[in-house]
Amino acid sequence: MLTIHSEDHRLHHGAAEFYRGRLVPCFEMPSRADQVLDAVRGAGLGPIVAPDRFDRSALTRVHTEDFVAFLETAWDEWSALGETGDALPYAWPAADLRQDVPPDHIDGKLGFYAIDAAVPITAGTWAAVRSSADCALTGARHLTRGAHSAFALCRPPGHHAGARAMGGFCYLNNAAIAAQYLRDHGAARVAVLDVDYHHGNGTQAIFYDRGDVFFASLHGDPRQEYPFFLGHADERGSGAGLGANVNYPLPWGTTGADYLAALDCAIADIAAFGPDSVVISLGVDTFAEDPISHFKLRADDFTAIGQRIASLGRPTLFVMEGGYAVADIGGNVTAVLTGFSG
Ligand code: SP5
Ligand code: ZN
Repeated sequence: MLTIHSEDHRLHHGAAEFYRGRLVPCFEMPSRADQVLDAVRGAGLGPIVAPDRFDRSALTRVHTEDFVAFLETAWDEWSALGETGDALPYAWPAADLRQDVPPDHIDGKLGFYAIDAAVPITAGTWAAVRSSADCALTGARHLTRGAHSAFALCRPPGHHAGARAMGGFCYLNNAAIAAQYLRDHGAARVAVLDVDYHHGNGTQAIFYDRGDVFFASLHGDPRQEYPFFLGHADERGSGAGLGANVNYPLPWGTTGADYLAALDCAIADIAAFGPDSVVISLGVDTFAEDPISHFKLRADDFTAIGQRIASLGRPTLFVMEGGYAVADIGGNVTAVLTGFSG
């Protein structure tokens, strides 16, 4: 299996995120990608290549023009204030406030385009974010050229990012951008399966009213887990997309056996949809030792996840999402990938 990786991920290293009333060191850090890369090499998974550079128009197929422009210029606008630390929002257009008038000031823009304060913008963030999307796009291109699988080692991750919103360590939605690329290059139907511990709210929202891209997610129940405000079982899609969205919210403490039973249901949903290709939002923060999560999966369970995905028999792009147990992230990711490859 081909792995796509860029050293540019290192240009994004946020200092802190807001959590329970204070700034805490970012869980999403460069060593995560380093560990995964080492494990890919160690497992002899296959060649590792740098991404191709894709046109900006591949990004605006799923994100709004104003949002991409915001990401491109946010650091310059922030540093023009004389600030030298990371940019973070402090005010949001939540209930009863207007969302139809984009603010001019960067302080307003940061909240307007964010769902939380876990998305620091640094001097190198845009370059890293753009490279991360390029990794996903390069993987998608590899599938359109006939490959059966690819692994986009994306960092930063993407599945919490919506059409015009960043959040949860995510800026551009790499999996959604790749799925759209596959649609634009020959695949009539694409399924996105999200196995990250957190609900892929951004991906769901991007494709919610579409029948051509199926979205299935297994995740911590939003009644008790981030992102809290999306990911319930009654979200089935709307309009042409009705029936093309399926959520499996699971309680804290979910074991490998319970997780794999739910995964079997999601796999059956996807098989019934009949996709031409499959995109996996591959988070391994379902791991028992993950520092920010509450599922109980073990290494063997990750192998089983890969085997079940392989049972779909479709060309498959794996896109790296979360996983914060840095010492174990590499082994858990390669367990999924080698489980898939057999
Ligand atoms: C891509 C991805 O996995 N994003 C996850 C975003 C989760 N953000 C909120 C988590 C806050 C966790 N802080 C926990 C500190 C525990 N000591
Ligand atoms: Zn996650």
